[in-house]
Amino acid sequence: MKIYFAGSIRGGRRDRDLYRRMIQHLKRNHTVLSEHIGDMTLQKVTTDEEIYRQDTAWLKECDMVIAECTNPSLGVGYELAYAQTLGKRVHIFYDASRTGLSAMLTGAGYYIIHPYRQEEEVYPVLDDILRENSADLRRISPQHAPRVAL
Ligand code: 6K6
Repeated sequence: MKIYFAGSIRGGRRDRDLYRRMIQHLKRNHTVLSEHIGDMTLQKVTTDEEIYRQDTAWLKECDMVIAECTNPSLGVGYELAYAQTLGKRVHIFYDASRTGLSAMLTGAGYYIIHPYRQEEEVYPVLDDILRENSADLRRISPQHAPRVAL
């Protein structure tokens, strides 16, 4: 499965190690298109226009978006709304002991929201999400459709 991971960059980098750990966990069995969110040394594009073009292309390509939203970020908010217009499944994580989530996200009734209080709670939830979405993809992918003799 191709996952787009969203996390704050210019909004503030205090949670970058958390992003990196979440991305490493996802990468054990899946592709993370936006791996650089946890490690900016992996970033290859140079201009803001190129960043926008690449990130919106990846949002179109991905099977699912996972966003860590504890640190507010205008760019992440934009990506979440963009993913909604594309009809992508979007999971939002945030540490409820450190922040509240914008009413524009909780009130939209679109996003699947996972408040947590300890980082350890995040990984089993990620595993559940990945298991469910992989099963969904297998159900709808033609290569996995049952062969019917005509
Ligand atoms: C290199 C040097 C400075 O910045 C860079 C590269 N910047 C970015 N590269 C890739 N994606 C970015 C970059 N800046 C923002 N984004 C996208 O917006 C990411 O996918 C994040 O999920 C989100 C972060 O937005 P801000 O507003 O916190 O920067």
